[in-house]
Amino acid sequence: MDPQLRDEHRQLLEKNQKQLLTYGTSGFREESKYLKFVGWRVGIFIGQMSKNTTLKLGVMITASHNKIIDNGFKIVPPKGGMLSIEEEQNIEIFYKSEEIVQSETQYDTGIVYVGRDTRPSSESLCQIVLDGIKEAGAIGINLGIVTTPQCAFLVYATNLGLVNQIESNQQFFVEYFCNIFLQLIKNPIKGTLVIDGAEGVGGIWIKYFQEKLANVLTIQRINYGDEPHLLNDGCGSEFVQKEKKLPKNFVYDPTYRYASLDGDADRLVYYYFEQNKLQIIEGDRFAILFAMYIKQQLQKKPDLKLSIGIIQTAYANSASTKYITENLGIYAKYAPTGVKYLHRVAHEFDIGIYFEANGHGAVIYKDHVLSQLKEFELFELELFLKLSNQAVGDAIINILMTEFLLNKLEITIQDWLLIYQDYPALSTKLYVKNKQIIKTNYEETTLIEPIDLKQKVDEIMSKYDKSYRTCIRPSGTENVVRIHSEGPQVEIVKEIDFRINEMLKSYMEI
Ligand code: 16G
Ligand code: MG
Repeated sequence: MDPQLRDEHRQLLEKNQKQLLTYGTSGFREESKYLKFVGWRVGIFIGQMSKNTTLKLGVMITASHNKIIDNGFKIVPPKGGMLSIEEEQNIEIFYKSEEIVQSETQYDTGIVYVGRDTRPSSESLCQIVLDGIKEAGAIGINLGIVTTPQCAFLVYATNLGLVNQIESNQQFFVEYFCNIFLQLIKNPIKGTLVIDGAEGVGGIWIKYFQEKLANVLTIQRINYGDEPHLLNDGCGSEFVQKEKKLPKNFVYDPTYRYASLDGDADRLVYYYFEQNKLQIIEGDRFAILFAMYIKQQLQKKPDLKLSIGIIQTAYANSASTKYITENLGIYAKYAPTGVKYLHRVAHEFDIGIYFEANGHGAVIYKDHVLSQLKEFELFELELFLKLSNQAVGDAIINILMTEFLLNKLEITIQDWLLIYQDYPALSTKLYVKNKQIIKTNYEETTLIEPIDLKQKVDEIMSKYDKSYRTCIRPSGTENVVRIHSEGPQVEIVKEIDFRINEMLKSYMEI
């Protein structure tokens, strides 16, 4: 093995106090200077994996909304989506071993597509992953700078035979979705949509959609990637949603709608600015908008029985869950934080709609659904579902779906916010050294360990009625414990948050 790679690996081990990286909620992610060895191992692993299937696989190099100095690897299976739990464990075991394992493979070679975001470290990491793939005797194809959902979609589309020769045809992504959108839109959509591209890859690709859709949708781009060193800096969905601030280069017009993507374009929030107040549309409301339409369409054909489910996390505002179950009559289920968990649960339904409050989300459906919709002559719904990126949640495609629906249902962005009223909620974080001692139930709604900590939380919450809740969970991406509290009165929510934080400060290692 290259001694430099081995050295960097040792530094990584030291940095993480001998604990190895885990294939976490969004793949391997670290400061980019420690990632060369990991990239090489990922390349070998996926190269070998590709030699056991006739289908293509993918790797995306990105650290999404994280700092520009970070980077990461997400593996794309043949149908998009996520690795199975077993595959995740296998890659962790494989990455830990320093030697090349030439396991038995079924075929002489395989094909892996490698995409990357605009980070300065992405190009060299891409080369390292390609080297690893070659080392395993497979063929790596460099897709260049693409969004995470675009990379996943290109893998998915080639495997389904929707497109050949993807290597010279990244534009297929734009053409495929624009064609469906143009079939759905009968008249030009009113108003202007301003899209903040987080100075990342999404901002770059939005340009092609802007051009192709110019006759039906007016898009104005800001933070579109001409200052790549400012990636996610004062812009993008993480900044807008977490800081509750307007992105840089914001252009005010009361008639405009605004959307922000994250650094790899798989997260989306909408917002508007009125009476000096920023009003943000988070993930829950996308799920509700999409579900309202799907339900309305299916109600036209009572004989067509398709199960619909909405998957949320413990961070979803309870008012949204109440609206889903009581007003829409749709089944709502919780999954742990992280797209991979929501995606898996969404597959339990014929049509599964999943969204995290932070704007990751998608509508996914089972193979038989489209032909059934055709049979029942629900052609518009069929097109709408075809418009959803089945490979993985996609901010750009979710914008198209949203624009179609706001226009079709004649809902303004202001009306969208009025569909139901959120309960006051507060999310805070506390930096700790021992977040791993905290264990929650599967849905992450209740703390279960340590027992004495649970008792302290229960004691605090016993002072309030049942309409108040608080969830405490260890972050998967930072050394923090996240606290999310919610209930009918904002002052009481603040009080709960304060008391939980104070209690945790004395209980945890700070
Ligand atoms: C990652 C996840 C995101 C999740 C977040 C939680 C993906 C692609 N990304 O960014 O879904 O909301 O982690 O972070 O799955 P936390 O564990 O620090 O709260
Ligand atoms: Mg992302």
